[in-house]
Amino acid sequence: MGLCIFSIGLAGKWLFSLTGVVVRASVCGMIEPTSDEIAYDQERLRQFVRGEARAHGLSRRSLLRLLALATGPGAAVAAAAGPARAGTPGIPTIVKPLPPEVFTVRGTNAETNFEALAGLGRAEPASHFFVRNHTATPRLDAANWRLRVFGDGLRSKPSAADAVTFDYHDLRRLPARTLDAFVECAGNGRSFYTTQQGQAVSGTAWRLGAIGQARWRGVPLSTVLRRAGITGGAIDVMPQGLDDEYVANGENLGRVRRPLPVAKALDDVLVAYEMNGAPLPPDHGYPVRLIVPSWVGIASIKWVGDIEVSTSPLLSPWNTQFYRLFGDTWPGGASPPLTTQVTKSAFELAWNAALDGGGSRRVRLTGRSWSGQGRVTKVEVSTDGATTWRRARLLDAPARNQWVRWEYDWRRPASGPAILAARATDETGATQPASVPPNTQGYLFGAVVLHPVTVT
Ligand SMILES: Nc1nc2c(c(=O)[nH]1)N[C@H]1C(S)=C(S)[C@@H](COP(=O)(O)O)O[C@H]1N2
Ligand SMILES: [Mo]
Repeated sequence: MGLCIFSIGLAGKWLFSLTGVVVRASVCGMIEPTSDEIAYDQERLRQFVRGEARAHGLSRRSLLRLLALATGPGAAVAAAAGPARAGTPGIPTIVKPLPPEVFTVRGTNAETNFEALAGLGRAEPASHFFVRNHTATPRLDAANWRLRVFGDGLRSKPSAADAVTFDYHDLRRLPARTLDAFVECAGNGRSFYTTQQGQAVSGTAWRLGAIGQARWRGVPLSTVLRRAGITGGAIDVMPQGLDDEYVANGENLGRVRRPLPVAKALDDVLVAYEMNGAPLPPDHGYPVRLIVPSWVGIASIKWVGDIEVSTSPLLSPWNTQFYRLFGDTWPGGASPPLTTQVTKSAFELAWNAALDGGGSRRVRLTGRSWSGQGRVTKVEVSTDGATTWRRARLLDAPARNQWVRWEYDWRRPASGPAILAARATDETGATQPASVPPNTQGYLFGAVVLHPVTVT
């Protein structure tokens, strides 16, 4: 039912697009999608309605529904889809240990507890890195693994059956690059739409721990695509995971996959096989995943098995019914597909942490801030519920695609409850606001988070 309603909302948006209204998510000031994705999206939608775009794997049912609706009057977005199907009880969906001090398990996913990052480096060990699985971590063998690249956007125009293939050793022999980058779920911070803004949203109720940063190593996707024979006519590149097909509300949406505009695919995307100097762990994409720096985590497809390169626009549920902003704030009811992550900050403290230090000279607070839109240049901290602010000290050099660690000395804290807050400013000048407009699936919560503590 939820998905049905999403489809209606989307069709409404498509109709709107056809009437020539330019859909810009930046109207709400929250995100700045790249012009590439906006342009491609408009083209995808026009071509889809003309029957030219290929939406293979969108279920027949939802396609028929979309097609029917695209010729009728647009309808408003109503409610949101339910959460992912939970893992089968007793069968772990995540392979690595999930000690409760480090992780909070949420369905098939594991959120990093921010207090567990205190004292750790800028790159976080895999033992602490959050996991977002639509189904379950597959156990793959690098020796049998192949990356198959196919599609009419390659010189030889191979079909999926006779794709250009790379094995693990082929990939390891190509010129490698190292990339320090965070991966963050678009839904990170989602629970605060409800707890701070009183809004109902669907999806995993993350606090701020659906982010992690590591040092990735692998081959630029541009190198792989050029070796595979990408042509100037290619416009969309769609990586697909080898994990199980994803079933939501009784509908099989197929394998996890999401198109990338070719401009991003050829820019800074990494086909990664190492995390922090070791082979990728199973939960983080072994043997090979994409890292799409600064974009919503869903773009960084894990366990990648094939990549389609297309001269016509590609669609998947992950750029149509998920990972757009749905709601009244957007013309036609939906934003373009999400690209860059917004600015956020988190204290390395438990929720309702007890801080030992009432009456002492100072309590040192630490945290991390990040932005997908540019380097974080300034962080401010409030110890009085976001009323007055003071500068925190940055412990890392601001860098693109990376978080910065910071510290703040809270002078003479009074005993009792207090509300902490941190807000970052990135190089675009954007500072975290006090609140953000809602969207039904609760993506991109970039507002200041009020963090309760008690000083004892
Ligand atoms: N194949 C596949 N890739 C995937 C996913 C998935 O479920 N399957 N989840 C995506 C989402 S929504 C996020 S936020 C990131 C999470 O990466 P991590 O689990 O390594 O932290 O992986 C992305 N890549
Ligand atoms: Mo995600």
